[in-house]
Amino acid sequence: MRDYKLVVLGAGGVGKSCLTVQFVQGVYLDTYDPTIEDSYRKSMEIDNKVFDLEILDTAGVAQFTAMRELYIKSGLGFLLVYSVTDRQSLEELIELREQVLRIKDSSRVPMVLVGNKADLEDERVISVEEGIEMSSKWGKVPFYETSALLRSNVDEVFVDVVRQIIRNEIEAQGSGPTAMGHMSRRETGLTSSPGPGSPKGFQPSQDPSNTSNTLDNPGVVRPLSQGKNKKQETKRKKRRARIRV
Ligand SMILES: Nc1nc2c(ncn2[C@@H]2O[C@H](COP(=O)(O)OP(=O)(O)O)[C@@H](O)[C@H]2O)c(=O)[nH]1
Ligand SMILES: [Mg+2]
Repeated sequence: MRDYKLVVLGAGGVGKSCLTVQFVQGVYLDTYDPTIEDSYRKSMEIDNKVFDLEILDTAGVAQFTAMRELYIKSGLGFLLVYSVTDRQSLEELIELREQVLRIKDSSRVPMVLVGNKADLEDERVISVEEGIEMSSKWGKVPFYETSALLRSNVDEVFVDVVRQIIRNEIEAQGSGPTAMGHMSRRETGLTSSPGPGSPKGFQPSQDPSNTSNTLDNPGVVRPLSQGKNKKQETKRKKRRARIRV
């Protein structure tokens, strides 16, 4: 069994620790020391195989440090997190992603773009469309909106990155990037969407009640389905309608 090192990156206060702790321990910590940088372990079954995940919850991304270079080097997959309530946090991801690609020296690094705090509809300043736009600019990096608070799309973002890592490994073992072409998705055990470089149009979920859908369709934008009230649900419907056009 292999260790899969995942790194959670993003500006301070976007919810990296809340997402990580929610994923690993299934609890929502409202107050978490913003200076703590810690790693967590979790075993997880994906497609009937158990994976040992080591997740590094980073802190203080303002400066480039030798330490950061090290953990980016050792990381296999990356969660790039912004908050939908903080425009600056999305802008900071541009430089962070470039850093990751530079250090990994590859344009095919397993990663997901994560817009957290999607439950805060009234404080939202970044629309779903802007998230999609960023993801498209990045070569269709899978994009999710999450809520650590509601535990919405939390497992999905981590599973998506792991699936991308597995897919890269299979391709590396085969005869290059076309190796997957000889195998059906069933044979590879992979049912996730193509990663960066294999563009697939974003489709908002047609059936918000079908949450299992997400795992088989990373790259799919998943606005939150746990409507707290009717107003939010109406807003979401409008948003979905807009995306569909
Ligand atoms: N409403 C809401 N608040 C969140 C969410 N995730 C994090 N927060 C809040 O944002 C604060 C900062 O989160 P934290 O995980 O410490 O951010 P980090 O600096 O990126 O690790 C937390 O104390 C929470 O109050 C979320 O999904 N929804
Ligand atoms: Mg933190």
